[in-house]
Amino acid sequence: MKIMLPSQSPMMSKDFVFGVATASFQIEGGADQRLPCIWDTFCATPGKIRDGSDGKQACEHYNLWQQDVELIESLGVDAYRLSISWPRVINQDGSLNEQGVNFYIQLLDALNDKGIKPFVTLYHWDLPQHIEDKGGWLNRETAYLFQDYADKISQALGKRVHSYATFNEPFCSAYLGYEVGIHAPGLAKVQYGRQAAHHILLAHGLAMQVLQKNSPQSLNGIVLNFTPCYPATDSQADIDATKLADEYMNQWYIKPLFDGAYPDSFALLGEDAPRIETGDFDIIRQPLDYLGINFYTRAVYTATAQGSYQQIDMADKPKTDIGWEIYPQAFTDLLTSLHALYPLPPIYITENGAAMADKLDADIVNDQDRIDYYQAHLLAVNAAIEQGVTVAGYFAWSLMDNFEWAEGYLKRFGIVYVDYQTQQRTIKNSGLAYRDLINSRNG
Ligand code: GCO
Repeated sequence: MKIMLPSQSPMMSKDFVFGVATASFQIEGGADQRLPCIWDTFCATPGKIRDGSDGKQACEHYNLWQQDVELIESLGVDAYRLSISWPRVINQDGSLNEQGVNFYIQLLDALNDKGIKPFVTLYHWDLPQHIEDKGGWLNRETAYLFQDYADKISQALGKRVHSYATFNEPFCSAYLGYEVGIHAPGLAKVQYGRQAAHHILLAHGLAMQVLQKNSPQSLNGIVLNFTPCYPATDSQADIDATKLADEYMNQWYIKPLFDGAYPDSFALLGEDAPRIETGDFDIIRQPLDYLGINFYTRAVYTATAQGSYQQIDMADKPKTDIGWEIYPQAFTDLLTSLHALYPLPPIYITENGAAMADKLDADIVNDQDRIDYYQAHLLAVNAAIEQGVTVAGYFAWSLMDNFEWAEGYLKRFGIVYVDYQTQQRTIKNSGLAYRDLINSRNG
């Protein structure tokens, strides 16, 4: 029933930041009050979303935000991680949309009034469709449009933001969106994926420059996701293949930030290599106030006859409702290995959580499986801290059930249950356990 950490753990000090996280497209709805984005278009394309749903209503947070702030407060968290919808705050001509900006100003003011620190992500995948129509992340110009958006919105929000993230998970936008096509905008070509990644990293560097100028008092950084890679056997072929996979899926997005270069396997890309201009890595490699890390699961690889890698299904292993293996040791391994590889700033775990097959029964969701997941993963973070990694905060994904991208509303990640018919929110037992953990911290 409970989530517990050793009482001497730094995570049990009040300085450690506990929060909950969401993203604009996944919860807001209010789609008629903003410009269309690539996820609106993707949802309208038959066969792309498993339940044929879209983000037009979602959790109706655009209208229900006041009660949602009260819900967040009732969980006792120190911080709330949200994202700003670019198509809500910037008009097609590049000017600020006052109505959209006011929505976020009211929300941020309400959070600050309650002492809840706002962690604001500028890009959680909802690219304005009119920008995609001009090539989206394949067009270098988009990086400069993003810088302009970051500049305008950070000036408009003033001192209301505790922390900015430029991007959430460049891997997902670039690889899932432009390389394999299972996310918006649904393009599928290796060169596209690598080019989109490069332009997103460039946009990150450009935006960091304006954030440090406009909002020097906030913690400014980026959020990356990692799926640590393990070899299926200890054969040299599997070990080599796994290293390639790790470079391609994980290191690709972090190495440029700290080392100003892509991994060595860049040389294997040939004609699929992205176009890079002189000076790009100097822009990308900006000092970071923090690094956000999202972790859910690991991946196990075997070598193929062609010298490449193939992920294998861990059929006999415990999994969440979305089919991801539950393997908390990978969380500790990830944090300690990144710490060994790069000169990391303080780390915030910006997402961690589990989709489970929840049942609402007499106003109770008894999600012991999710409680077990959080318990094991918080201990895994604590183990990394004990091994010398600086972790300053942890955010549960997610505050509430929401639109889970290509899975539509079929997968529930919330620590709060949402009835999409009535928009009734019910705190799950995991939410109560998370609240109790936070409240049990030392003075
Ligand atoms: C992510 C995503 C979330 C997903 C979650 C579960 O940043 O990966 O931000 O939007 O809902 O990861 O897949």
